[in-house]
Formats: sequence, structure tokens, C-alpha cells
Amino acid sequence: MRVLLLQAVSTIPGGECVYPLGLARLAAMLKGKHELRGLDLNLAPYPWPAVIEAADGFQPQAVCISFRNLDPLAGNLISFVPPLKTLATLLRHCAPRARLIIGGAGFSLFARRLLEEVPELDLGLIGEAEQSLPLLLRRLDTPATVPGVVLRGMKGPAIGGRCRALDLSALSPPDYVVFPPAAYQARNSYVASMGVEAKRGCPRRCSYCLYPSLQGGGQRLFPPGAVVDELERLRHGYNVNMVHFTDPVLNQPAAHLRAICREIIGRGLAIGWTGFFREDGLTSGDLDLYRRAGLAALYFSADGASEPALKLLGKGLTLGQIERAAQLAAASGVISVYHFLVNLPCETPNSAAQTKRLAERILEDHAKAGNPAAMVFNNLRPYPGAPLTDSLLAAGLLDRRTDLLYPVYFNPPPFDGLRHQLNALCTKPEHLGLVGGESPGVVKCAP
Ligand code: B12
Repeated sequence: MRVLLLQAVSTIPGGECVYPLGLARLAAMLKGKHELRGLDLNLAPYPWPAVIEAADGFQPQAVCISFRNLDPLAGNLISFVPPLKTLATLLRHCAPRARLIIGGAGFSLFARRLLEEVPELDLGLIGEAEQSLPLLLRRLDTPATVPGVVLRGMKGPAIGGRCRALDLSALSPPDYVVFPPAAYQARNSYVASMGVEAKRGCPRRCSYCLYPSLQGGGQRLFPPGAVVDELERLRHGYNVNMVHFTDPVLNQPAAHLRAICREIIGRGLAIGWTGFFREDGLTSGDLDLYRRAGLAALYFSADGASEPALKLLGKGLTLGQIERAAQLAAASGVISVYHFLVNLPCETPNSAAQTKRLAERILEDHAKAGNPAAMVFNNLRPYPGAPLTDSLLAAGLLDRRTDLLYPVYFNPPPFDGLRHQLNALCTKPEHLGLVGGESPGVVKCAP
């Protein structure tokens, strides 16, 4: 079968571009059995003519659309659902006989709703699709028998998570032929465009986060040797020198990341990498090992920046642990980026003061070390099914009529300006290490 793998619009024009790792994983499972073609609308200068060209030139029998992002977050109010509708309408017109199949994280979060919203789509698959998509392509006449399939009008929860978590040892490494990595190199100024998986799933139950429903509630680890094989393949086969580990939390379990680092060092592999780290359990010894293995930037996402916020979000972290991790990160010399959510429903003058104090301490520790910190403050984007969203609805703090498919942020007065006040803190010259000490020269937050 001729199968077009299509990455839907997932970034704003000129925005950071991420390699379509999900589709590369699916391509690896489909190659040899189907004729494959790839199209990433985020690379095409004019996406719609590129869709028409692919439909006319390739005449796909199935189009597999990866709908990764619903919206760009970070306070943006635009939605990627309208371009998805345009895409589906265009495909229906140019490839009338092709089956339009949708999947990806954005789809899995709103599966049934998106099928209603975009009637041109035929069906969708929630969750990891390495096994279900090949099966679906064999059973297009009896799709209801495929695990994870979502058909229009089907009853059941809109949120994913009902799929059995895959056995990772049954997966083939990503295919880099359909989407050549070269097209993604050197495009971004902030994020490493190539992603590598060291694990899937998250055992934490943070009240605002749906990662466990997307990838499962336990951690499934790729063997360290296989992870480093992948890094090696990217480095030597595709000249990739920087990757981002896509794990929800990279440094837990700690022994797994340590084993990966030792393997990188043992093989003498020179590749930079970034990832999201938990603050608890971070040690200077581990940071030193990570740095020697190529760690280029530490991303933290404690999200809560006051004791009440950490408790409300269910982070299982204390302010002390966050400060301690920040001191270690500052001293390590590694670029560090801290993400926080502010003006949560527990915000009071006291919690806002705690947040400001924490931010100042982190900035000061970093400035003193000559390693300026980058801090990102956002507001909560509630998702249906998250326990925190349910409690906001129950308390009447979120109107039940609010359509959560489109970007909505919880940011009521009187702390609705807090995010901006805190963001301004980070650009003070002394916090950038530009006055009162040795200038670090370059002020840049990520590779
Ligand atoms: C790692 C990650 C990042 C990294 C990516 C680094 C890199 N170079 O790859 C960074 C930190 C840079 C990042 C940035 C962003 N991200 Co992000 N990211 C993730 C994360 C944690 C994992 C994604 C991943 O690569 N998984 C591994 C691959 C293999 O899985 P996958 O893509 O999901 O594909 C599988 C399935 O979805 C399915 N599938 C995929 N496509 C298709 C297609 C079909 C037809 C089918 C049947 C199945 C299918 O099968 C695949 C194989 O199993 C997810 C959350 C999560 N746990 O999923 C958020 C997530 C996808 N990101 C999200 C968002 C919003 C963003 C940003 C907009 C945030 C921002 N403001 O910067 C940007 C956008 C970047 C971009 N241009 O796309 C949201 C999307 C939902 C939403 N609200 O829109 C998520 C779900 C997190 C969240 N907040 O809930 N992200």
C-alpha cells in the first residue's frame, strides 16, 4: 500500500522545529511492507501546495497524520486544530480515496472530540502505534478489532491510556530515511531538533500532567547499549551532534542514565545532549558524569515555585530540593533552564513572595557561578481528565463551558501579572551576570 506519513503543523512560523520521531518510529515498523513517503508541513515553506503535490504525485492509499501539538503553549492563544482541519479538507479533495488516519500526542489527548471536529478524518489510533498501525493497515475493513482504534461516534473516554504499553524490545530503531535528519539540522536556536528515547512512561502522578496517560504509568527503559547505539548511528551516520532525550524525566532511575553515560564515555562518542531532569536525588557526582558524557543543557520543570504550588501540583518536591539542585547546576557550568507555573489556584501574597525569593536565589547562584540561568514562567493550561482540572471545575474556578480543546490558561486576578513580573526579574543585568562580576560573554540559554 502507498502510505503517506504526514507531520501536521505543530509550530508557529519561524518557531523551533522538532524531528518527527513518532513517524520515524512508525516508518521503521512499516518499511518493506508498504511504499512510504514523508511530508513534514513544518519544513515546507508553503504547506498547502506541498500537500497537493504529495497527493497528486504519490497517490497515497492511506495518509497517516501525526498530530503532535494542539497549541504552542507558553501563553500563546493560537491553536493547531484549524490547520488540521484545512489539511484534512485538502486531502479529502486531492486524495479522495485515501484513508485518513490520525494519531500522535495531540490526537490522543482529545481523540473522540477531534474526530467529531474534523469529519474528513476516517479514524484514529491513540497512544503508541508501532504495533497497532501496521495491524490497522492490514485490517482497514474491520478497524474496530484493532487495539486503540477510535472511530467517529464510538463511546468511551476522550483521553488515551487504554492501550497496552508496548514491550520496547519489540521495536525497531527509528527509520531516518523517510524524514532525513539533515533537513532539521541547524534550524533551531534553542532546542535540539533530533530526539532520542531512553525510556517511555512516567510513574509520577502530578495533578496537572497527562504524561502517564500518553505513555503509560510505569517506566519502560530502553537498554543503555541500545540508546547509545542510536546516538552513535545519529552521530556517525547522520552527522548529528546534539540531541534531546524525550523522556518525561531523564535522570530517574539514576542508574539507567549513569549506565548510558558510562557507555557514551566508554565508546568515546562525542555528542551533546539535553533532557528534563528531576531535582531530587541530583548529585554533583552525577552532574560531573553527565557533563563528561556530553550533557549540554539541563532543563528543570519543577513547575511549582512555592510550597503550596508544589503540594497542589503533586510534585513530591520541596523548595529546598529545588534550591539545592540549582546550586549544583550553577556550579556544574552547564546551561540550566528552569520552568515554573505561577498563579495557580493556591496563589496568595505569601506564595508569590516565596516564588520571587526562589527565582532570585536561583538567578543569584547562577550569576555568581558565571553561568546565568534561564527561567521560564507560565500559567497552567488545563487538560480534561487531569485531577487538577477536575478540582478547578468542582470549585467553580473554571467554567464548565470552557472548551479545553483550544488554549486556555488559568490566570485570574489579582496575580495575573505575576508571570510577567517574574520574567522581568530574569533580564536584570546582575542576574545575567553582566554587572558586578566577570561577564560570561555570551548570554544564551540553550544550545
Ligand atoms: C520530548 C518532548 C518535547 C521536546 C522535543 C525534543 C525533540 N527534539 O524531540 C521539547 C522539549 C523540545 C518539546 C517541545 C515542545 N512540546 Co513537547 N513533548 C515532548 C514529550 C515529552 C515526548 C514527545 C516524544 O518525542 N515522544 C516519543 C515519540 C516516539 O512519541 P510520539 O511522538 O508521541 O509518537 C508516538 C505516538 O504518539 C504515535 N503516533 C505519532 N504520530 C502518529 C501518527 C499516526 C497516524 C498514528 C496512528 C500514531 C502516531 O505513535 C508514535 C510511536 O509510538 C511529549 C509528551 C509525551 N509524553 O508524549 C511532549 C508534548 C508532545 N509536547 C507538547 C508541546 C505543547 C510542546 C511545545 C509546543 C512546548 C513549547 N511551548 O515549547 C514544543 C513544540 C515543539 C515542536 N516544534 O513540535 C505537548 C503537546 C500537547 C499540546 N498541549 O499541544 C506534549 C504532549 C506535552 C504536554 N504539554 O502535554 N517537547
